[in-house]
Amino acid sequence: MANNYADPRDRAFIAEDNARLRGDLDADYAALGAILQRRGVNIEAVTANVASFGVAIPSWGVGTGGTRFARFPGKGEPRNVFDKLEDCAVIHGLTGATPTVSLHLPWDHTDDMPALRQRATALGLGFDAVNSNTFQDRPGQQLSYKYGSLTHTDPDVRAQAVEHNIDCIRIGKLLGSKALTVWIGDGANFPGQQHLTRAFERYLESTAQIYAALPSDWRMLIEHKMYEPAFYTTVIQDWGSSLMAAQTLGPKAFCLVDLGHHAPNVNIEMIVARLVHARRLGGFHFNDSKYGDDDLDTGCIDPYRLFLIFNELVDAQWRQAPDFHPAHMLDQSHNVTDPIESLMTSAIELQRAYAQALLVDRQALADYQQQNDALMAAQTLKRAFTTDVQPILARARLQKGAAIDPIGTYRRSQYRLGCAERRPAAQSFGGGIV
Ligand code: RM4
Ligand code: MN
Ligand code: MN
Repeated sequence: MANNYADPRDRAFIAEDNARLRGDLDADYAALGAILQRRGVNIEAVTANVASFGVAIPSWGVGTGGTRFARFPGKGEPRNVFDKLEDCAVIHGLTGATPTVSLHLPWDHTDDMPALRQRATALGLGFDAVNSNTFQDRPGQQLSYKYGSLTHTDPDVRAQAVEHNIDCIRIGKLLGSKALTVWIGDGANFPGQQHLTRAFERYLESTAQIYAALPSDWRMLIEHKMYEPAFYTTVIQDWGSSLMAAQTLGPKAFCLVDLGHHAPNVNIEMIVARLVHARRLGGFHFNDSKYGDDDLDTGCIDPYRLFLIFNELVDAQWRQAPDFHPAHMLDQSHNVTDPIESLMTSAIELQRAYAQALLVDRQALADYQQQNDALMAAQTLKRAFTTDVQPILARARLQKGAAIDPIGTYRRSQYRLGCAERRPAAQSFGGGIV
């Protein structure tokens, strides 16, 4: 780190910044504690729950993204997976909310995976699910994925895609991952282009081979997406196809819900409830969207929807739903913001939704539902959602030695400027336009 820049992971630097804000926070926390006490809620219990919440950072999220039209690189972008880890450590150091990283292969390829694991451990990070990539061709690849991968009509292409996924498991084992996330771009742009049933059957056949290579303590997370890059239909289009696949494959296969992968206005919390019921909710890729996009910052458009999803999750926790241990991951692309700032904000938005969902008076809600009191049932949710839980989030961070004001502390450190000096612009960077 260049001398004139502070290291935002430095505990002493964070503590110094926290000292300025501590008095106000204590006052706000005490005031909120009194309000919650009147509602029969113990603020310390909520804070402890929030403090234990973690979400994985997508390695591809710390670089600047782009659109089909252009990518405008940011300053000091990470040049390789080791740089990405440094940025992830900054996010975790300041928020205390992102203890793991989710890698994307081959974007994050390095010849020395054990060294990568060592570096992560030194930075206090672990690895969440590994993501395979058969939606683009890599240089020198033998067969093309232009017309599909795991569902391709050519068995040799399918075999190549299966092999890549099995390789991802091998690499994930070196890193200490416990899950493989499979998202394919396979689908069709025209009616008639693809035999809808046969393509799905080929998917099941290919994924069965991947499934067979899973270690016993691993999970396979199947991600659906309504469209893009295929614009007429995708093979794993919706949670129905995803659930059928998971149930066909076996008990280690689960459904992953990427919030942005649905049509506008789809009731995602209902999907979550159904997957919890089916015992197949594997995890999330959190983000937000307005139209057909799938990569905006979590909670930036519709925080109430995010809250309603967390309401289902807390409810499932509360009634101890079986096989319920969803993985939390972010999946965003940052085109106009500093990715570190966006990812910190998003992790905090998740904690906010979680804290608000913890405030729901579940017994009162159950009673109103039983009595068909629609208005009061809705109000019960709204009351939790409209509570300003900011002091709880800040207090949870403070307890961990993280920052009361992560963005403010980050900006004061000038980390990005230091990166711009240390990381001259790279020629190519995996996962630029996502
Ligand atoms: C896809 C999907 C996958 C992600 C890629 C980059 O839309 O969300 O999870 O790995 O984008
Ligand atoms: Mn995703
Ligand atoms: Mn996506």
